[in-house]
Amino acid sequence: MFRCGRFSLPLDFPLIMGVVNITPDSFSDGGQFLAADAAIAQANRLVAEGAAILDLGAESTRPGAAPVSEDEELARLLPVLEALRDLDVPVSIDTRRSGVMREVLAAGASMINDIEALSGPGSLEAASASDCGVCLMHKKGDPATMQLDPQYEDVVGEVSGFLAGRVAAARAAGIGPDRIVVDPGFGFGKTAAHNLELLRNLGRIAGLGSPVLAGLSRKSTLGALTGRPATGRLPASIAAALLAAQRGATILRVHDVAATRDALAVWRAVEVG
Ligand code: HH2
Repeated sequence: MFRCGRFSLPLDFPLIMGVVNITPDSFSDGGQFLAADAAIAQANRLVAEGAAILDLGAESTRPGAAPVSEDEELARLLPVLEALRDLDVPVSIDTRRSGVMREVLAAGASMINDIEALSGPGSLEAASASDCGVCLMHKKGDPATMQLDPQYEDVVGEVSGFLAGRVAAARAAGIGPDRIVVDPGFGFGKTAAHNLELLRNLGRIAGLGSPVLAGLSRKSTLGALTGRPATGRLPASIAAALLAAQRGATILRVHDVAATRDALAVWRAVEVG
């Protein structure tokens, strides 16, 4: 079970986390859901399509993205969260600021998805002061520069070691193991070769003992493999989601929930019967 706020989610079969980017500049859907009513409609649509978790983000972290102020991040998030907080699925907030974490947790968010793995000032404390679930993600460098020339001697070893350390830090701060998921952070300071190496070896990350969240949806590695822009990467995203599920990912972070759900239904029929 994964515990986040008032929810306990079974992890015996991969769950779909539906992404809603309340931003003007996200890499695949920037501007589509910046208006609160558009974001709320999209979130409700993703739940109807089968999302078990919603992930709201108000700051793009695409390579080269400019940071937004804390006030702006909250101004984008709070009206949408307010409209979604009573749904039957947990609302996760994709943020790296402890001030935002505290506000959204007070406003009904059930999970914090932090691309900085709660390493920012006050973040561990903000998360441990509530009963929220947390996603601890690996990244190397900052979005502004992380894709310039990422280098690793052993990408799987480095990412696993980092995540093990952040799980230990979260545990030490009082966050129970059933509230923690980890994520190798596809595309965050990684070349296509690094991302593929991580996907190939996702089982090693799952071997750390925490549930694994995988976010490959529409990412540039899939563009490099197929030659397609972000809007044409649905088939590649489905393949990547299934490969991640096969290697032990239990939460799949995707933009295209209905298509991912269909693919998982076929996978389930074969694997589970
Ligand atoms: N990827 C993105 C953002 N947040 N969080 C986790 N845990 N894992 C990921 O792989 C991940 C993430 C990037 O995707 P998206 O939100 O669509 O784009 P942008 O950052 O441009 O808003």
